Amino acid sequence: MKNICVIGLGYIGLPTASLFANNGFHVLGVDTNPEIVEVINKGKIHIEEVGLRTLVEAAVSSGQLKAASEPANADVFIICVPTPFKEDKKPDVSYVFEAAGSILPYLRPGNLVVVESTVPPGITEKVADFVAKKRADLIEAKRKGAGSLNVFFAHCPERVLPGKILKELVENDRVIGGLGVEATRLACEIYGRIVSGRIYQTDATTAEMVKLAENTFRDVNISLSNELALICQKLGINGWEVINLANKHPRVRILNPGPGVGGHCIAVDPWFIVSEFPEESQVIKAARLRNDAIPELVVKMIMGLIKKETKPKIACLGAAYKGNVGDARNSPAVDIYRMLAARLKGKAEVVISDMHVEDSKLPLQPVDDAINKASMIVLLADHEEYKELDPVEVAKKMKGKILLDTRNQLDHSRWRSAGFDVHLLGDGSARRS
Ligand code: SAJ
Repeated sequence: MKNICVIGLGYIGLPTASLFANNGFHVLGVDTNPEIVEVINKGKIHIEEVGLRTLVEAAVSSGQLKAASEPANADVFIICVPTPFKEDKKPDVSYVFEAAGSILPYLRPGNLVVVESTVPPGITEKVADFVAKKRADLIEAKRKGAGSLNVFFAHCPERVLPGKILKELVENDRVIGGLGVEATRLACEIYGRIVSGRIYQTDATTAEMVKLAENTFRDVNISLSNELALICQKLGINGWEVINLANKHPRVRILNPGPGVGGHCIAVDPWFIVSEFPEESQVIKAARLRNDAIPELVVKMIMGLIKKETKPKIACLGAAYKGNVGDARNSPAVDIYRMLAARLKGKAEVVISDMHVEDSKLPLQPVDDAINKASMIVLLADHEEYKELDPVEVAKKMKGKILLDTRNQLDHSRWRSAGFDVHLLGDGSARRS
């Protein structure tokens, strides 16, 4: 099995394609966006990810990686397309089935089809059924059920952290689940060529649920952290200190509070479980709703802090959904900026800045312009660069000196020494003292 076709060249597909291409496979990367195809065939990349440019450049120049808008015959087809949720929070798996449709003409007996996209439980099997309906010639009469096809199907969810994708794609342990043991074996053999972590074998539905469980655990944990922070803020103590000290317990690991939960994974995947099992997923749903309500609470906090200022300017620092990434999808920072701009229209100027994000839909400004004559700074993404801001220099450029840090990212004593009225989301101690 030397030829791989990766469908979807985004945050996961492109790193996956370039890793296989640099490990002896001939890879065709397919994307419906012609600009992405063009950029990659020039050996360049369209996403910000550490080390990815070098890998893509090497793979393209060696001829091992080529991008196209259409699939072609291959031994292995890997589907890495987005699986967002719809307005009603139901999972949208249409891109997965479109990708499956695009490879139909090229499937041959013995091929392996891998669904990497995060999907509700049972979708890998539904993809196999879809193929069986469209390509009855691939059905082997002697085998019954989803294994009746002589094309193999497996679910190989990724668990990489944006910003460390290439390292984690190789080093993280991986769960692989096939429709049948032969499919699982084949998928393990292929992924074993790029994964140095342990590969755990299971069935497809279990692998689908494992992925959802991982991200749901994180979302529920963050919702607890956010709720504890809000309670501590009201209580007049520092929620960050409470969490930090609670985590000294050998079996406690409470994550950090923040301005909300964003991205296309943690904020999305738990809904896949809730939509399939609404009765059973009470805690999961409550955690999702709590995290989704945090941006509104942050906006209320900002409005309270700014209410005495006349025609204030508020500088939102950070549009990305988290620190040190350029992705603003489902970002709570963008939600907060947009809500503030709408509610303070005509009463205040609200600007946004983020040195990592390129998004034509956002009026992003350089940080110096954003803070110039600002009454208040709201830090919304924990980018490393914000730690280098010199509060004395920043104070000279600003009209007021209010700082709300929603990520506990800055050295608050330095900012207080520079004359700032510093507020930390989740810390009520300043008010009490
Ligand atoms: N967040 C907090 N507090 C925390 C950690 C995160 O508020 O302590 C917020 C972040 O600011 C961000 C959101 O949660 O808005 C999600 O950030 P994240 O770093 O938790 O997760 P992702 O979406 O970047 O990556 C997650 C990871 N899943 C787990 O850690 C279980 C990653 O391993 C997955 O591969 C990825 O989802 C995915 O693609 O599924």
